Amino acid sequence: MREIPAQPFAFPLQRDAVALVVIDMQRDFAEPGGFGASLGNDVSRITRIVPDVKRLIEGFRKAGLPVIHTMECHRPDLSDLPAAKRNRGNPTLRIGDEGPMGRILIVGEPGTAILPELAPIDGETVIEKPGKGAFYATELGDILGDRGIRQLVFAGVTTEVCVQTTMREANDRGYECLLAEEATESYFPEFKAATIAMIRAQGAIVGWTAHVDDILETINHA
Ligand code: TIU
Repeated sequence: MREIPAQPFAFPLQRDAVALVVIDMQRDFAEPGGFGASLGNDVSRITRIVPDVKRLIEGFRKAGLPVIHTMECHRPDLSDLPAAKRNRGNPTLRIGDEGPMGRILIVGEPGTAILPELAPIDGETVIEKPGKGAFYATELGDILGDRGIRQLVFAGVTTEVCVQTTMREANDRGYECLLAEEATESYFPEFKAATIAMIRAQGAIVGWTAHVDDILETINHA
């Protein structure tokens, strides 16, 4: 067994039971005119991590390890969108409204798509999720169980919302979770830093954090 250098201590990699989960690297969170911008956020922070997410994805592919992508999105009839989610806050565009990239966070719309540089390839699982966590109301748990996956490496956005929510869901379900620090981002740098700190506090209470270089080095030599 190889260990990935990580915080708060080395991550005991099980190469036959690990997958990469890339959370919500969608145009709606990364480009002007999308959902993230409609909430008042500076979305330019998100695009800056694309090269690190890309090399992590390519490293897993090269190592023959599974890559799973998630997308936060809703059905066109909004039947999976609770009123509490649609009406929350005061966005300039609500989920389901027509924006410059099509209807906000609706499956099949151009803005809802994963960024082209990070697009899934044939054979990779894509989970469409109506919530912030990727286990809620999706088939993710069954897919991981069928494939014998017990360890999850996380990348994507935003660190404190969909990434952290999914890590906490996974941690409670018995998965060992590792967050790739340079491959995740928030609209708020202080929230990213706080999330990394709280995940690995108290002896990895939610999981581990590690650098992309260390993850790639270990999976390619394990
Ligand atoms: N707003 C925000 O920070 N995030 C989300 O709404 N979704 C995800 O994190 N994917």
